[in-house]
Amino acid sequence: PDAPEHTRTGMSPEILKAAFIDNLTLAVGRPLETAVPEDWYQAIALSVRDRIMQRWVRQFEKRNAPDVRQVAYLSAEFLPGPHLGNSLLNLGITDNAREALAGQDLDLYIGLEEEPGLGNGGLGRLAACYLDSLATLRYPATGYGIRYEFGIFDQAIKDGWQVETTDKWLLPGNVWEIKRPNFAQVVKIGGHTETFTDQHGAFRVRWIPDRVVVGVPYDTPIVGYLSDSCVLLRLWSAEAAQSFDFADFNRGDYYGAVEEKVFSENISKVLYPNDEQLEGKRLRLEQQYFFVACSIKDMIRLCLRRGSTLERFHEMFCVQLNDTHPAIAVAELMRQLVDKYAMPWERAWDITRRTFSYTNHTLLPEALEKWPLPLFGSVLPRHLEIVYEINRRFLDEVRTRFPGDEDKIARLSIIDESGEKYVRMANLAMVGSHTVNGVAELHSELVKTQLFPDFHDLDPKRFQNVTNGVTPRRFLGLSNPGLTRLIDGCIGDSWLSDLDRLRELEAFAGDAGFQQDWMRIKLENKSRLARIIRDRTGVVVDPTSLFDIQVKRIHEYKRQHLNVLHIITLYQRLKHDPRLQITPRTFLFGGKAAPGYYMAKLIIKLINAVADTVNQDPAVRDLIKVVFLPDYNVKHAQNIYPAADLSEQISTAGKEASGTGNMKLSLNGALTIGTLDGANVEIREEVGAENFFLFGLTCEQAARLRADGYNPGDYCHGDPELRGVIELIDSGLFSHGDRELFRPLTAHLLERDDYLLMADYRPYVNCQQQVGHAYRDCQHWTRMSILNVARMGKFSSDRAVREYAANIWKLKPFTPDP
Ligand code: 26Y
Repeated sequence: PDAPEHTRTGMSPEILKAAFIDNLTLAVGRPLETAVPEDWYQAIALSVRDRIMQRWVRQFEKRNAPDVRQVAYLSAEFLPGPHLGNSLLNLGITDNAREALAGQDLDLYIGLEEEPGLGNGGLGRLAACYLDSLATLRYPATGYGIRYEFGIFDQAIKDGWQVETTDKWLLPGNVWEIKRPNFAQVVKIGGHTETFTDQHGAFRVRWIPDRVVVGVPYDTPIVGYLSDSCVLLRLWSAEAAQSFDFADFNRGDYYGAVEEKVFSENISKVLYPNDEQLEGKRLRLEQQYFFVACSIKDMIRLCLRRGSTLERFHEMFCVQLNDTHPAIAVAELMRQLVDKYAMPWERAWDITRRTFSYTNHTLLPEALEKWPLPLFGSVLPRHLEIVYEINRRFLDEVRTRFPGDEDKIARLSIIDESGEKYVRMANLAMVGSHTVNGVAELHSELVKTQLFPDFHDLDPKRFQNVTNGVTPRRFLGLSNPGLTRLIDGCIGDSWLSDLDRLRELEAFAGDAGFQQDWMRIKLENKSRLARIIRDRTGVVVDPTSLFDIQVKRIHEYKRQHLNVLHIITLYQRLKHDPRLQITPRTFLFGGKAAPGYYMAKLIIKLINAVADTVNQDPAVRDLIKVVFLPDYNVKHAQNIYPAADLSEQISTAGKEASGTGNMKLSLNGALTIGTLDGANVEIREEVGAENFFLFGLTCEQAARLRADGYNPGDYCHGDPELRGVIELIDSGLFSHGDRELFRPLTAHLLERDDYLLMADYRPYVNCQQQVGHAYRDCQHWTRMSILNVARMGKFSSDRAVREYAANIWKLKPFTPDP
């Protein structure tokens, strides 16, 4: 009765085998006998893509039905990680593919994929997790972003320092994307505006640009987990406008015309590698506007194609702004509606306000985007006028509610006029959105009280929280197959799309046999990571030691150097007492520093310097090993999380908006040592205080300490062990006698210490001692590890996406096919 399976869509091992060979010969163009692993990767990836495409095309009608509202997730960054392994998992055909390859190593092929590093860290990875959940939960969604030719740089370590090289993810080609030149958009940049009277006698404005570029979309369909649903990742690439006829202007100037091409393509050339540190670069503003303009025009096109009028734009699309990077979308939608489609301002504003919502990801003042007014005006002259008009109307409203409070008005204004004038993108996003949300409970409170208190006074209902989540598919199902099988065997496999069911593991937390299996798998994962560490760094580490892991971008507020102070403390103790017994530990660091962030680069150098000294000092008796694993990215993260015993989440309270690595590590059975910051607070609530190593100042205590006049030197002088650690660094022991190398770092700690390391040092070191002690009780530790995993249900990105859909987007999922 069943129709025979088609080679391009069937899922059985036999059909997959036929598909791989078909693609190897007919698409890759390689005879079986001479095919190299890269060819096999291509063939398998193409076969998987076919199966995703089938789902995509099948869903097409549903997506474009007149009553379907969809979310557009606007993000300057997406960090999806390698696609092949995840897509096989989501399609449910990993085992079949393995069988189809009879004897060949599927994991080898999966490991060959270059990942699209189109983001810096947490914010871009969050966007990718949300696409996975949107697809899995069958929500109609599109992720809009930039197809950077060069993503985040590759990191190498030379002589202990970070060295950046360009990322070349597109070099081997990218089978997952499809170029759609027929949906290209033209984007204007620069120039000036003019007013005119239209044929109805209405006063209108037009924008005469001095440059146009073309945005060409590249589509990557993202398939949901065991679902017939896909979402689209649509990334825009900048090309020169062929038709902006240079022949008219530069007749005969062929070279000049080609130069113009180079200039245009610059816009999507490279991802800015800064996170949380603003650089007011013209090209970055152009990037932001470029992808936003393309995306808004694409939505308008889709809206009109579906036979709707733009009056109903907000019923067809809701737009989530992933931080302020796409906030110019507020002004762009207004421009389109008012200038191009001649809609009255009030009507256009109403639609705009109903369309947008904004997620804030940071409280750090240096990360809040603001553009110098002259720069903004020269790139986007018409948008500046529109921003002024939005602001004028908004501030008039404020004045009626708070007459005479000019200070308040100055704080609320989209234009910062306190000195040199700026456009404040967060204020634009706030004014143009119906909802704003933070990314963890604590963070969302701070958004109300610290960041936008005046907006909160104005309209408290607009503020929400959606605590971040991570996809359990990639970060447990794919990356930790051992633990996945153990859990499956215990509670069935439905937990992967219903993470709350992990709670059923609680019943096994005290079961000796289950604990044994749990420990065995952790040890296997650690042995695997130990091999990777040896191969990539030459350092030999003991898989039975406590794996103490801090992986994330390098930043002073994340306090990798506090971790280092602890390592040096242990080192110092071992030197003083040659027979001291401590729990053997492997300290593992991974993370990139922004290329221009001097202090972060010095922290990397310090980690490597301490590693060099400690790893080869016989006095340490191999009790501690320190490793900096270069080029931390999604692919490496997937090997690291499953091997972690201890997760370092030690930011200064009030600084880390949420963190998501904290969730991934705990989901893989690591215990957390952490401050009450970001989502740590909620992780601790969920797993129970007794299964979490808490230390340090709360954010209220930190604020009070600063207000009362913080003197870091006092902590240092009052604590001989801490003083010894700082002196050891300054002695040149870790720098071949160079006493100046780390001085900027130690001097900062003693004199300013913006992130309160000195105050948190003693509580941290003491807490670490408890960790070391607890690790010796294997059974108890394992029990805590099991309970951590069992109680991670809340931190699934499925839960987070459902909250966005229900509370912010008002979105309904598709009904499944019969
Ligand atoms: C303005 C520009 C310099 C900039 C570029 C990238 C500013 C910020 C960023 C990236 C920020 C980021 O990744 N933030 C992280 O977002 C995660 C997801 O919400 C949070 O978990 C994490 O705490 C936060 O630091």
